[in-house]
Amino acid sequence: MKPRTKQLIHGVCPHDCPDRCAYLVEVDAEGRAVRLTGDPDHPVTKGFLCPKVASPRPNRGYIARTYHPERLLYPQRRVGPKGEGRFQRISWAEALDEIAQRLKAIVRRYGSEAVYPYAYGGTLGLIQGESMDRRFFGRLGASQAAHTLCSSAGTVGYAYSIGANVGILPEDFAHARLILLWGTNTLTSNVHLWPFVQRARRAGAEVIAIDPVRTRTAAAVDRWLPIRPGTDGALALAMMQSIVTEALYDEDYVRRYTLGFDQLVERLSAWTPERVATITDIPAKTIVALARQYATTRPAAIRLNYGLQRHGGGGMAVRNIALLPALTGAWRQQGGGALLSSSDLFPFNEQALRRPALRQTKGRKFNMTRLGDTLSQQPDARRRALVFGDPNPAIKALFVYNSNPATIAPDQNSVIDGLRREDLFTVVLEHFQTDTADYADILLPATTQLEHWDLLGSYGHGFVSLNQPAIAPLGESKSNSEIFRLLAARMAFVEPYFRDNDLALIQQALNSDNLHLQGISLDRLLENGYARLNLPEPFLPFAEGHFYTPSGKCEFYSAKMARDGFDPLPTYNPPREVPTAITKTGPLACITASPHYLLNSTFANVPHLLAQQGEPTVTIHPADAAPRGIRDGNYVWLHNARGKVRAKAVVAPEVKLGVVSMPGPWWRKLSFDEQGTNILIAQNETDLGGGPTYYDLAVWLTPVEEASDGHP
Ligand SMILES: Nc1nc2c(c(=O)[nH]1)N[C@H]1C(S)=C(S)[C@@H](COP(=O)(O)OP(=O)(O)OC[C@H]3O[C@@H](n4cnc5c(=O)[nH]c(N)nc54)[C@H](O)[C@@H]3O)O[C@H]1N2
Ligand SMILES: Nc1nc2c(c(=O)[nH]1)N[C@H]1C(S)=C(S)[C@@H](COP(=O)(O)OP(=O)(O)OC[C@H]3O[C@@H](n4cnc5c(=O)[nH]c(N)nc54)[C@H](O)[C@@H]3O)O[C@H]1N2
Ligand code: SF4
Ligand SMILES: [Mo]
Repeated sequence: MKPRTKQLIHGVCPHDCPDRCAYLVEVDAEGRAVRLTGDPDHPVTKGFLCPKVASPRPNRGYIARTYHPERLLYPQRRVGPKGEGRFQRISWAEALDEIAQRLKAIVRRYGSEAVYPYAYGGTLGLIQGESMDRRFFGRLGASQAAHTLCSSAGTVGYAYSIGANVGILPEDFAHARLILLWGTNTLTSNVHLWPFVQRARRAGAEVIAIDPVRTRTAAAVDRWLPIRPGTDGALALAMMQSIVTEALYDEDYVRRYTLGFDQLVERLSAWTPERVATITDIPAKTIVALARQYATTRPAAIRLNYGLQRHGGGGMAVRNIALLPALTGAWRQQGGGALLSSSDLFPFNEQALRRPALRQTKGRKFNMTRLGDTLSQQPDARRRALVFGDPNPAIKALFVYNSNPATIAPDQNSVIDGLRREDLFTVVLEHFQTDTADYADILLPATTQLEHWDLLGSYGHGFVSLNQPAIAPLGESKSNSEIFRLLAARMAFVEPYFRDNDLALIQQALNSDNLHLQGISLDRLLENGYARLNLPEPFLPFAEGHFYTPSGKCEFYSAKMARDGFDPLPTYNPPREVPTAITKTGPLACITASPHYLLNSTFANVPHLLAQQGEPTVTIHPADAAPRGIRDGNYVWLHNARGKVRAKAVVAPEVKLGVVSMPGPWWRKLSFDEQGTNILIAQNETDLGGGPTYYDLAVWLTPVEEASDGHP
């Protein structure tokens, strides 16, 4: 190897996180990454990274994860029974030949739709997440996946009101004088918004967290407003009712830039604060005061996020909240408006990247939320999982990459039943032997962000970022794009697109006529690592209307919703399982949100982060704990009809009465009894968007020593 001196390489965090931090990787003379720190010049990263990724030293964060002694370094073939996790090293040639041979046989016998790719948020990179892989499965004619796992309820709900995933930028929160952090745990899952929130506070802003859990964010802001889970849609309706009744709306904005105000007013008459108080557990007086404060404080910003939409009525809840800034004209001022996601600001050339034209037929699509049903042998179960197409044939080949469904998908037991099927050929591309990898027939080693090229947008700010490889791939690992390139060759796919290298793919993605991307070239990104989209400064997306809806207005009344078979006006869709009453020993609502030191199930095997996260806990209110005989530090069962999991009780008034909180997905094999949280969660869809209902569940809690196997 050529001798090298110390180098600093520009990179970007690939994780499923709105912050999309720009970082600098220090590589030593031996070609090893030794430090990874936030880019001090990036206006949102501001030189710091979260504790999961920050690597001030080699044994921390993303560097510790990359050089983890358990990194997968060569292809392997399963030798023991599925799930046992015993594998034998094979060569890349053997692995690719075997995959191609099995795929060809399956396609010949059952048709190409018997093949199903399951990929999600391991990396949000366009190259490693939606380029060569999409071309490969499109050309093959495989079943498609509806990417519902996280945000689809909110995305669809927001779109009916606003038209697209566009909102105010994080920098502008500094100008707000009232900030509602609504269903979001900023300090855990969007920490780079925090400096702007703090700037606003120093200038006199009040910050209110609306959350059933007193998260570290709710504890750090001015006011915590506990709400019954899954009822935010009703709260927004009552706020609108109050604002209209007290004539606090912006008449001029409403007249010019909204649609359906009269119908809205009629609809709102039923949603009085008194009625909504019984639904949300927030006193009517508090609702009225909040509505007044929201309508009369300028600028007022809402950071709504995905926590509140993981409920039966989550889509409508987001739709309703998204209407508030139009009612009060908050969009007019810098620092006023709302942010759910900024992802639609990025007009990457997806057609060029994915080549959808390679697909010969419409085929079929399954909802990723229902992986258990998708992998079922029963056509009726598969039918439940279908978005469109035919339930036959059954899935015979499963490709998993950028995801760990055995841990993160709802109804874990049914997922495991599917993965265990002897007649299912499973290929997993991974960094580690995850819970899912244990069920692979062929396990392939993938590169990390330190080892491959990528291009990324963001769903929490307005910067495009380029990731340059900082180090050579470890062992025999290969990037996802390279693996699909090699597989395409093995399958004799001769189209020239299958030979595009990663830099060509990046150029194709950037090749867009859209103004937002003008002047943002690969060369420019190579220089600096990131570039701000061409957006006006300040960016006031809807100060003068120009919504992305069919009417170009903010739609209180949505004709499109009516056509899609939904109520065209804002309404309240209740949660599916959250109990409506608080009882002494009955079921409790359970929230399984983002853990602070893990990112979904990623980092679960990094010892120092797992140690900081601690063992699986469940936080329960003292008044709920006492009648159930649960004391602080006890082990308890959380159980329902789907199964039971164990956790250590934290008895504290850090949750609303009637609610328990358990940090989200943990590796099964690192959980008590190897039973993960998602055993408790049903394969239910949200009202809009077909999303999962991760936080909409009822559980019974019993001290471990007294538990019986069934639920009461
Ligand atoms: N540290 C860390 N960061 C992460 C992640 C992680 O796992 N760990 N995950 C990443 C991913 S993939 C995503 S999508 C984002 C998610 O980040 P967010 O969008 O912020 O969502 P969550 O953390 O799921 O939930 C946010 C808050 O919503 C609350 N909540 C739950 N139900 C309700 C409700 O009905 N109403 C209201 N008002 N609040 C409710 C929860 O208690 C939680 O505090 O974070 C990303 N960042
Ligand atoms: N109970 C409960 N369940 C949840 C959630 C919750 O809050 N509570 N959160 C939900 C949410 S918001 C989301 S987004 C989903 C996330 O679910 P997933 O998208 O499955 O995310 P992770 O669990 O982080 O797993 C990602 C996997 O991708 C791998 N990976 C990363 N980069 C690469 C790469 O370049 N190549 C390959 N081949 N692999 C790579 C990582 O090693 C990791 O094992 O989970 C959902 N599940
Ligand atoms: S996970 Fe989020 S906060 Fe942490 S470094 Fe990555 S983008 Fe930044
Ligand atoms: Mo997510």
